[in-house]
Amino acid sequence: MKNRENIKGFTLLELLTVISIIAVLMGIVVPIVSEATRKSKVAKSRATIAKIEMALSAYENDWGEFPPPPSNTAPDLNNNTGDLYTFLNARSTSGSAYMEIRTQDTNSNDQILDPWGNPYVVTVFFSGLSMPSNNNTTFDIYSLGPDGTTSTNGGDANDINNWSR
Ligand SMILES: [Ca+2]
Repeated sequence: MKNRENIKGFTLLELLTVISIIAVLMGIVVPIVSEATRKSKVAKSRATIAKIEMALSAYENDWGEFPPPPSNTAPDLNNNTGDLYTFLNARSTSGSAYMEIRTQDTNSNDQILDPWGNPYVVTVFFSGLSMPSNNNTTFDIYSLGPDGTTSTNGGDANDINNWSR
């Protein structure tokens, strides 16, 4: 009986030790993994912004102007990238798309989504209709970043854009 209690007590101590070790390891590993994931998403977001930039430049090179803003929105609010998707995905003098956009990277409105699932905000210069506030003669592109919020209340601190890098 005494022997059995000893074995049981030792096993419980072992179990507690293992649980403690796992808890400590989780405390170290989880923040490292989540930080790595965040960095990876930021990098992916930057890469997509660069792709959109290249596609818009190629489009402008072919057609002499950037894709026009959606017809039913206010002049300087062409941040609905639905039409942009159509232009970048379908219209090219070479026959190929300016940008290969996978459907899983878009929402039901054909807006291109960032790694956090929010649409990139794209404002493209279009004579007489649209002028980006940062890159006046080309295009402003940004992701709302990990917090998914706009520039209100300091939410722009983690935005990823093409004018402040
Ligand atoms: Ca943000």
